[in-house]
Amino acid sequence: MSTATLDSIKHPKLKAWIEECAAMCTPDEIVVCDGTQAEYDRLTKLMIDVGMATPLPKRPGSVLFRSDPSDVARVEDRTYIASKTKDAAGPTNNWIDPEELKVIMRAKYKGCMKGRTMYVIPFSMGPIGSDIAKVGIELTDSPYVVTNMHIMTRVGTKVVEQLGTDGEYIPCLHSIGAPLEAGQKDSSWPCAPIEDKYISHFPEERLIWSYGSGYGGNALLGKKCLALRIASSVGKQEGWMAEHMLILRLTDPKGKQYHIAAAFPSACGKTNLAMLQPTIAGCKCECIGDDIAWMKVGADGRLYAINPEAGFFGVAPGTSYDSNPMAMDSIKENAIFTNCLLTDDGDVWWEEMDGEPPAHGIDWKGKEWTPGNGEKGAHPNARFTAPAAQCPVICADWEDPKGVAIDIFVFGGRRASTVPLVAEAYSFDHGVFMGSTAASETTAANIGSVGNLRRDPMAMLPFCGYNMGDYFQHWIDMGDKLGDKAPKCFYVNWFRKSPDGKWLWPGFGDNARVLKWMCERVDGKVAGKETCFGTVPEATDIDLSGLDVPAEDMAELLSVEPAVWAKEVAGIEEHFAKFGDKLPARLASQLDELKKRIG
Ligand code: OXD
Ligand code: MN
Repeated sequence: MSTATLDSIKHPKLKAWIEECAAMCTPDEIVVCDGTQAEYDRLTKLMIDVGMATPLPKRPGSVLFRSDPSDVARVEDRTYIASKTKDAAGPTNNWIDPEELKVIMRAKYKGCMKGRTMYVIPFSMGPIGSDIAKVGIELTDSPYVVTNMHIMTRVGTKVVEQLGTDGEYIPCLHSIGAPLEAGQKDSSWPCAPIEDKYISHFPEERLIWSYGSGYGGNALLGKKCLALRIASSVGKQEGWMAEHMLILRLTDPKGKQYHIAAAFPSACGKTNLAMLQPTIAGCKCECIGDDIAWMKVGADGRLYAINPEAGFFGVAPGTSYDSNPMAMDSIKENAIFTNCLLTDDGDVWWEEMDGEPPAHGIDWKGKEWTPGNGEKGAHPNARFTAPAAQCPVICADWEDPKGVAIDIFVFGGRRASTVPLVAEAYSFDHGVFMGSTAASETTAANIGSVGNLRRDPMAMLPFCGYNMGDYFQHWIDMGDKLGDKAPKCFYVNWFRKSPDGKWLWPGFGDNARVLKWMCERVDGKVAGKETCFGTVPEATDIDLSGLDVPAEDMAELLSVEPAVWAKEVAGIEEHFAKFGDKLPARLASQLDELKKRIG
C-alpha cells in the first residue's frame, strides 16, 4: 500500500482542507492512496486479517463482506441537500440550512476517526484528463470504501498530478462514525446508528459530507453524491446533464449503431438492460455504462454521453445466467460482494441465482442457513462490485472521452398495470412529460417499504441535487438547444402483469425486440398506433420470432385504457402540484394535451 503522506500533495488548498478535516476527525494516521493493485491487495488482506472480509476461493481475487443489519441500503430519509434556501433544494429533497447542518455534523465528526486511518482517495469520474471528467477527493476511515472506490472510479497518483497546484476538485468527507478507543475490539462492519447517519450535499460549495454509513451510495461518494446530486446541479449551471441512466449501443444487422440512454429507478433492471444479449438474430448490444450518464452537446449539435464510472455496483439477487449472463461473467474474479450468502465451498449465492440453492450456507447476517428456513440467504439489496472492463460486452471504446452520440432516451419503471410495454413520445417536450411523471413500485435499494407506487421523475427523485421544477426546465432547455438533433424519447414497462398476476412480457434478452422497434421508429421504418399515452406499436411490428407470447398477452401488453389513464391524471396532478410555480408551463400544457387525448 502507498505510504504516501500529506507531503506528496503539492496543492496548498487541498492540503489545507485535508489538514482541517484531520484536525476535526483526529485519525491515528493519514494515508494518501495511490490506486495501485498493491494497495488494493494490501487493504483487502488487512480486512481479511481482522475478520471484516471473507476470501472466496471459487472467485479469484474476490471477497465477501457482511454489513451491519442497520446499514444495508441508501438512506434517503437521512440524505440532505443543504442549499442556502429551501426553494433551491425544492419539494422533493430533504433541506436543511447549510450552517445549521455543519454545526450538527462537525459535532459528529469531532474525534470520529480516533483509532482509525484516514485514507485520502484522489479519484476521477470519467477518464483522467478528459474535459468531461471531474476530480473528487474522498477522505474516509473505511478501507472497504477505498477498495470499492478503486473499482468504481479511477483512483490514483495521476489524479493528484493532474490537479497540480491549483486544479479544481470536489471535496468529499466520509466517516463511518465509529471511533475506536484504545483496546476496543472493532466490529466487522462499524457504523453509526440510523438516526446519526447524514448524507449531506452542499451544492453551492460543491461539497459532500457523509457520516455514519459504510454502505454503497452513502459511502462511495463518487457515485450518487458526486456523479448525480452535485453533478446534476453543476450540469444545470454549465448547460449539461448528469442522469441516472445506463448507456448501451445497439448495432443492427447492417452495422448501423444506435446509442440508447435509459433511466429506471434503482433495482428495476438497469444493469440487466445495460448488458442485454438480444434473443433476436442479427442485433448486437454492447454496454457503455449501467447507472450514470454525463451528457454534453457536441460540436455537431448532438448530445454526447460518457459513463463517469469505472465499475458496476449491481444488485445481486435476481442476477443469474438466465437474467444477465454478462454480469455473471463480469463477477467471476476481482469482485467485492456485500451481503450475499456464503456457501460451504467458498462461493457466494443469492436468491434467484441459477440452479438449486445450496444445501447449507452462512446468510448475510452471518447465521447458519438452509433452504426454506424462512430467512433470505442474501439481503434483497446485496451487491457486487466489479470492474467494468471485466464485462465481456463492454464496448471497446467505452472510455473514449468524447462519448457516444445518444439517439434514444428511454424512461420507465415497475408498473403492474396501466403503462404499456412501450410507447414513443409525440415530441421532446412530451418525452420530458413522460419522464417527469414516471412512476414505479419501490424496491429494496432504499431503506423503506417495498412495493408502493411513487413518482420518480427520470429516476432522479433521490438523486437530483436541486429543485426538481428547475430540473424539468433544464430538460426542456436542453431539448430546445438540441432541436431536431434531440434524442427521440420512449417509455417502457417490462413489468406489466395480467389481472391474475402473471408477468406478461419475458423481459431480459427479449427486451431487444422492443429496442429494435425503437430504432425502426427513429429511422421512420414502422408506423405506430396513437394512444393517449403515446405511440405504441402494432403487435405485428414487434419482432416476436422464436418467442411464444400469446396474441391476447401482446394485446394486453400494448393496451392503453383511456378510463384507467383518466384516473392516472389525478396522480399526475397531485405530483405536479408539489412544484408550484416552478412547474414549467410547457409541462402543464403537456398535461392538458394528455387530458384532451383521454377525451
Ligand atoms: C444504485 C442505486 O446503487 O440506484 O445504483 O441505488
Ligand atoms: Mn442507480
